[in-house]
Amino acid sequence: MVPSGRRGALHQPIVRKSFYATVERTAKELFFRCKSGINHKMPLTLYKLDASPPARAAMMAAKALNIKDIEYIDINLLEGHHLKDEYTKLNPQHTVPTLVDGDFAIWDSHAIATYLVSEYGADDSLYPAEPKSRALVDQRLHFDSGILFPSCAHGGEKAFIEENLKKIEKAYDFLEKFLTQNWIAGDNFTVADICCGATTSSLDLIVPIAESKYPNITAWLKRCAELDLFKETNEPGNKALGGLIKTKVG
Ligand SMILES: N[C@@H](CCC(=O)N[C@@H](CS)C(=O)NCC(=O)O)C(=O)O
Repeated sequence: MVPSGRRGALHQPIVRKSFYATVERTAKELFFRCKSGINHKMPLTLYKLDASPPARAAMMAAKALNIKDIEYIDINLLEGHHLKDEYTKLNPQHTVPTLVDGDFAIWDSHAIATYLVSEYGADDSLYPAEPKSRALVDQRLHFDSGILFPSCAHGGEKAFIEENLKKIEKAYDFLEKFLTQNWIAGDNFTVADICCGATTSSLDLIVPIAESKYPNITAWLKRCAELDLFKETNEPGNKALGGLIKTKVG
């Protein structure tokens, strides 16, 4: 179910301490390589924040593909690291996650996940090439981007207001109807489960998903949570997010 990366097994992940030095270095390297036309493969760099559901999705995609040649760099949104010039040069939208692969920078967790499968997947199981299967996965990814993830946007209020909580429930209502099979886009686990799973497990912290009302979502989230991928990569970040939410609402 989880394919191996093509080149990942060779190296161990590196976690760098110096955020500024590394972002600056990456931006300089990108600039130099673009100018000089050098375009050889470098280790991947993923800018992330564990509490961020989209960042966790990108991390899970890399892990599902067994990509080990990847450097993880924390971007502290609360301290405004994402607004520094060094970061906005890579990603003008200043969101996490952002992936840098050689002279190529890409952001948005869905774009990152599908890119990683296309570029590094041993097969296409996580993002099927067959047009109808792919269209269904894409639909779920767009649902995550357009409905599910934005439903938790709180506009900076101290507490989650009623109107926003209703948006989350509306998103659950759709999701419940999509989940007629084991996984969100059918019988197979795909990047759609990774992205929607990261988001939904986080929304569950804000509006708990009642099994009686949403049996399909509950069963699917349980299936996701049983995977090592989710246990090791999603759960710790989701706990961190839970702490942040308590601070926000409390
Ligand atoms: N659709 C984007 C959403 C990314 C996003 O909004 N990330 C938040 C953290 S959860 C962020 O970086 N916010 C900072 C900002 O927008 O400036 C994705 O899937 O990557």
